[in-house]
Amino acid sequence: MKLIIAIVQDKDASQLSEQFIDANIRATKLSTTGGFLKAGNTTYMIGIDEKRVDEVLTMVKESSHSREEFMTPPVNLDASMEDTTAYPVKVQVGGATVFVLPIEKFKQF
Ligand code: 2BA
Repeated sequence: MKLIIAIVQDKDASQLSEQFIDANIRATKLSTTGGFLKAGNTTYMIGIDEKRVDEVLTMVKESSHSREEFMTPPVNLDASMEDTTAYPVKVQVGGATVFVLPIEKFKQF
């Protein structure tokens, strides 16, 4: 058995949740926040038989889309004080970030 942790964009999450239900894949959905953009994203924890890992990865890959987001860096308060304006910068947010971990024990009481 493996634990898949998949971080996806909120915009892609509802379709992915539906696919998991249709395919009888059990998942826990967490509302999370990206450390860099400090924007909401969605993290799934999926405990799954090793034989179905690739199936899950394909689903995550196909429903996740890369998008451009804008972030405004903190205002520059350097000593010169010539230009303290912060301009938005473009950030490419990937489709999905996925970790596959071994599970030592799986129990349901
Ligand atoms: P965030 O941390 O909010 O990052 C959003 C996007 O900002 C990233 O997209 C990346 O393109 C960019 N970014 C992140 N850190 C950066 C930095 N130090 N300098 C420049 N650009 C940076 P993704 O790489 O597709 O990541 C999307 C989300 O997946 C991340 O949201 C975070 O929540 C999660 N994530 C990505 N890599 C991770 C990792 N190694 N461990 C845990 N979570 C991760």
